[in-house]
Amino acid sequence: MKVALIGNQNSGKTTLFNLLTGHNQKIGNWPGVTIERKEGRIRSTDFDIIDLPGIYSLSPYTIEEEISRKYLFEDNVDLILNIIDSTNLERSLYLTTQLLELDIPVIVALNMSDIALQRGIDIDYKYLEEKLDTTMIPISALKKTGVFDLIQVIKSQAYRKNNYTHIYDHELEDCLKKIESEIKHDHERYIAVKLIENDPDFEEFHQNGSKKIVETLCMTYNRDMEQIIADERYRYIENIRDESIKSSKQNMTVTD
Ligand code: GDP
Ligand code: MG
Ligand code: K
Repeated sequence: MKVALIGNQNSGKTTLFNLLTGHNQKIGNWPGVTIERKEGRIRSTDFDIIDLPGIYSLSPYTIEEEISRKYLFEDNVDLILNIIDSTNLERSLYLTTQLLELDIPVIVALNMSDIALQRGIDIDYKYLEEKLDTTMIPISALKKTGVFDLIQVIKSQAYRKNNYTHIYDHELEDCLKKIESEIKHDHERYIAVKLIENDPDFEEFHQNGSKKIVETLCMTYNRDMEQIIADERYRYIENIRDESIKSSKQNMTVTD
């Protein structure tokens, strides 16, 4: 089994990787670049884990993004372990919503839960699980809490198989479904989104139908389609973030 650890910079990736693997690590570089590549074995399992470069999006604009997205797309990953900073849900979930479009199960480790607790931020992670159709586990890689639970979930493979398709407006969602039906590939949703975004790396997947659909969309919206998709993601994320966060400190000051 192959697990890919992925998250924003400073989300706690290295701290968690070290905890999960102990001294069982192989360190090198990604081919052709001086970006560190670390692999290891998760303690008391036969799961190999790779620490992918820290990124904010699966776009083709930085070397780190290129490495990570190529790896996820081509390297038969069995499970994505997405580590996120609980104190910065909006930025973190932007990447999460993209990972969920791949045909790979995702577990989200809500890291920095110790800081969230200190600040009185109470995240309804069951609500987030439902809204994103994924498995979430609060942890603190620094304080070493929740990590045992995380390993158990990874080992038991008792996580949701994401089916999530509810962030885009009706028109975009209809177009995505039509394009997906034309594409013969495991990652058809991810590819369909990339085609709508006019991502140059995915041109080869275009069919007659998908080309027409994207052309029509471009005319209808008359704006950069990548921006439209990004706006839709943020709209959805802001919504579920607001619903999922209850500030317990704030609640305590509310009296009548
Ligand atoms: P990376 O850039 O994603 O590899 O992040 P690091 O593992 O290097 O962590 C970035 C910083 O956050 C370091 O100073 C860590 O000690 C700290 N850190 C990581 N996880 C936690 C956590 O759960 N709680 C707190 N308070 N700090 C953390
Ligand atoms: Mg790191
Ligand atoms: K998926």
